[in-house]
Amino acid sequence: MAFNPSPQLIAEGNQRAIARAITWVENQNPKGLSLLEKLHGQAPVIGITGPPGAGKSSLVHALVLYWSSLGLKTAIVAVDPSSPFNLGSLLGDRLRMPGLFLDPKVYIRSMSARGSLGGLTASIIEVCDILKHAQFDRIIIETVGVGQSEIEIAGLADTTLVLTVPESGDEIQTLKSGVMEIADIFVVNKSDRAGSDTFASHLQKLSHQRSNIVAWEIPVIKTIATRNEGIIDLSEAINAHQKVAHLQDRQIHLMAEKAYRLVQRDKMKQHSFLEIKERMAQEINNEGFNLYAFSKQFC
Ligand SMILES: Nc1nc2c(ncn2[C@@H]2O[C@H](COP(=O)(O)OP(=O)(O)OP(=O)(O)O)[C@@H](O)[C@H]2O)c(=O)[nH]1
Ligand SMILES: [Mg+2]
Repeated sequence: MAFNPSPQLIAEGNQRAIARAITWVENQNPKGLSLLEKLHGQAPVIGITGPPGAGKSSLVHALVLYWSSLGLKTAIVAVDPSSPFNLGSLLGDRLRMPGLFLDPKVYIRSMSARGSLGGLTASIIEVCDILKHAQFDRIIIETVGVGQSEIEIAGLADTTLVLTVPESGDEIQTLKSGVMEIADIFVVNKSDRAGSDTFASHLQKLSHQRSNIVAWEIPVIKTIATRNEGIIDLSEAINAHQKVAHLQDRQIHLMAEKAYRLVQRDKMKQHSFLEIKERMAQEINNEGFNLYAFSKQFC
């Protein structure tokens, strides 16, 4: 008989059940959707994006080891939106994150674009919900680059970290456009390099300007991932942002955004985002609210 990843097994943290459920949703197996409708669970989803080589994996490694030392379980979803085969980057991560692959409190899964980006984005939403049901305390989505697709993926997190390095000085114009809107926390990694103070204070000014529009001043955290420096500050900034992330308006917006991606992926009838958001506002507080059951009504 085929192995059935029941909600019970997933909730117990059964690795085989988690892996099978993720494969179902990645392949858009209809069994995946009926499973998703039975799942519950809450955990902050933290998106990390930034240019290639900025130190995203190194930072994730340091952060997750710190959380692990506090007894927290973390799942990491490493996403490469550009490549159908990200074996190279996964192998690299195995070398860069040796401690994590052996830690029983840590789960790592990599995902890549098999078809459309829309499909990948929707699959990531589903994978995160499986991991929430599996009782992880934190979920990290790491995406490479700062292109439009990464912005879309990282923007689906409850808290989005935009990683920069002091040399990104020239790219500050770029930061002003797309990334500024999704960043909840700026990280200046490789702060052991020259110019990090100037760069960090420049970012701080930008974020101060934005705080007039949004009720959260983006903190700028300096880190040296390879030396575990700034990690506790970063963890505290994430915790502080989580309190803001639960504000009702923001939550409605994010959940409506997710439902929209799911509806869009399934190429069902045309519905506007606004219509979905209005319905989300009406239903989000209903007892037993479930994102997948909610989305089904638009299909
Ligand atoms: N000097 C210095 N080097 C760092 C720091 N953090 C990471 N590195 C180095 O930068 C290089 C890239 O680090 P990764 O963690 O692989 O960066 P990434 O952003 O995950 O890279 P991709 O996944 O390929 O985009 C590695 O050689 C790290 O050792 C830091 O704070 N200071
Ligand atoms: Mg990486």
